[in-house]
Amino acid sequence: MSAEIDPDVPSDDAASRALAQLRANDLGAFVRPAERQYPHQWNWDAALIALGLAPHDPDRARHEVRALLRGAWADGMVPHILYHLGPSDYRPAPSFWRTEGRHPAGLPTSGLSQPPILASCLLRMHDDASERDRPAWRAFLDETFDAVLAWHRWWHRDRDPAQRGLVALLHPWESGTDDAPRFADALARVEPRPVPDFERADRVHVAAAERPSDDDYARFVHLIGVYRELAWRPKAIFAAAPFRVLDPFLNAILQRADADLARIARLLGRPADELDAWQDATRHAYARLWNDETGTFDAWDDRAGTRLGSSGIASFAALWGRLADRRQATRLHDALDDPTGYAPPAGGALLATTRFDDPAFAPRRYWRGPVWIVTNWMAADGFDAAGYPGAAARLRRDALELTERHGFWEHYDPRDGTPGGASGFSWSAALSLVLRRGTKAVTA
Ligand code: 9WN
Repeated sequence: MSAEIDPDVPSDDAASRALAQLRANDLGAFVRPAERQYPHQWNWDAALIALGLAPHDPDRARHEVRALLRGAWADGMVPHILYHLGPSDYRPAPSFWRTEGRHPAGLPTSGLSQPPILASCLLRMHDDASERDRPAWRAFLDETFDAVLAWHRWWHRDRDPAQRGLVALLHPWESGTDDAPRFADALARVEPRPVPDFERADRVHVAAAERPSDDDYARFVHLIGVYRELAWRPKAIFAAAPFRVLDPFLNAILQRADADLARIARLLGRPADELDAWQDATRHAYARLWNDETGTFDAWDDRAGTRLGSSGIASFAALWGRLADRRQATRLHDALDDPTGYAPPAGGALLATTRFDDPAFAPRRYWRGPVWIVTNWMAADGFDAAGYPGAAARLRRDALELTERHGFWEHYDPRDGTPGGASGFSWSAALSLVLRRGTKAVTA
């Protein structure tokens, strides 16, 4: 269906196409992230899908969030994949994780988590609701509050046990940006053992050149092998993790989510002190990720005790998290206009995941170069807040043009906008609805 999209159709038609895509991906129990490639529920996809659906079908949006929170573990962790409908052709299969005894009865899940963007989406769903819908959203904030808070506590307790102010990723999948170049050096230090009961199946519906390399995948799978042997016990896996990274992307999303959950707490008349304290600690620690030489917020390899390069899109997340000061925001803004940085050639689009002059830049390979609608949306929000409405408008315009011209793909080549990855990709559809709402509000 995506090939039928005409860039000249009025935007209301484009919105109908986005809703039709989300309906086509709706399996009842949840909305799958893509028509073929991802047949289960994914964590941050679910939050973004709900945000897109909220004004059109609030009940369906709330159903999506309830389905996600049903997967929460007893310790508060909300997993990254929920296998509501049992096994499929996706790998890892549910049994591969060996999370029995940890996942809720009858709902197999992965053992990892993903960017906690849910609280930020929930607050927006409430704030953007019509007068008529708002009471139901307020009640829903109340219904979900404890589970979301428990999940944030899990991050701050089990992924920052020494209380340093930054939580650690134990697997690149937890960042949502799996094969991003900033993880390359930390992954290179992981020595993968072959895992006998695993076979890749992610290159059936998507070209191999647009998926992570075999080298990366061997490590992704090896890490799961290490953690499942430790029965996913938080202290044990944190201590043994061959990959442990303090990531500016994940921590900025958590910071914003803590701030948004604090706003929800106040709205509901609940205490917010714990949420405020987390934000203070993160703000302090996050400042140390800044690299003044490169003008980036860099990831930190917590195993080797070294700074990781190739920050790419992760730096812009600092704007979403309100973690960049005026000068840092200006440096990030300058990179948008720099042709060796992110300025696209004529006919291309903002915002590549990696700088054009980064040796790791690969314009069609997954999180190594392509434009993703979610990161344009986050960066646009951040540039607006930092006082750069022009940059924000360009990011939104490019994202909308890509989805209108090519349909809802997983990602797009920053040099000419050609689509790649999974087709019929839900969050590209959902966020096109969100971006169009934002655009309308600004131009109204
Ligand atoms: C592994 C579903 C997910 C997204 C991630 C994206 C990709 C999975 C995969 O797809 O990851 O979790 O199989 O590649 O990187 O951000 O949530 O859309």
